[in-house]
Amino acid sequence: MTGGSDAPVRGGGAGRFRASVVVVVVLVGVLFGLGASVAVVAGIARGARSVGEQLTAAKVAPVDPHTVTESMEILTSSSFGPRYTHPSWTVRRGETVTLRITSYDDGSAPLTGAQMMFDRVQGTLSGTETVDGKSVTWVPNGEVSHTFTVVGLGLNLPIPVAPTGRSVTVVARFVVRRPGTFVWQCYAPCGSGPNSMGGAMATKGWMEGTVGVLS
Ligand SMILES: [Cu+2]
Repeated sequence: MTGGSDAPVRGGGAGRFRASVVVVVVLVGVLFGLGASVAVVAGIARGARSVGEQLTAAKVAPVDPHTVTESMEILTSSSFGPRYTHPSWTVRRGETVTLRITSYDDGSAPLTGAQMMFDRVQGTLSGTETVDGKSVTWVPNGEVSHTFTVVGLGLNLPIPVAPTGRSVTVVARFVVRRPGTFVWQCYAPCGSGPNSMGGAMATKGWMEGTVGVLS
C-alpha cells in the first residue's frame, strides 16, 4: 500500500526539516553569541585604551583645553627704554586667557590727561587683576609703571611699579569673543623724548604689539 509507505517518508522529511531548522537556529545562536562576545571584548579593549589615553593625556596636559596662558615680561635693561617681551601672541575666540605680566621696572610713569582712566582694570573676569597674588580693581596713578591696554577689546591692565631689584607680577583672566587682530599699547608715558612718548613708546614690539584672535 503506497499510502502507508508514503506517510513515514513524509514524516521523515518533516523530521529532517525540523532537525535542519534546529541546526540553523543553533548555528545562528552560536554565531550571534560569538559576535556579541567579540564585540564585548573589543568594547572592553577600546574602553581600556581610551581610559589609558585619558590618563596619559591628563598627565601631559592637566589643564582645561579651553584655557590658555600667555606670559610677558617688562624688561628695562636697554637704554632705549623699557620693553615688553613676547609682544605679539594669538589665542582662539572663546578661550579663557590667563595673562601673566612680570615687570622688573621700578620706575613710575603716572598717567596724564585723558589717559588717567587707564589706572583702572577693565575687561577681565570679575573686573579684577591680581598684583603679586592680591586682587585689585585699580592701581593708584602715582604707582602706575605701564599699562597693557587693548582698546579694541575693552581690556586694560595697569602694571604697578616693581620694588627695586625685584619684580611685580600681574595676572588677569579674560575671554576674547571677537576674532581679529587687535593692537595693544602701553598708555603710561614710559618712553623718552617729548612727554616721554618717544623711544620705547613709539616703537612696535616694545610698548606696542598685537593680540590675534582666531575664530
Ligand atoms: Cu610702558
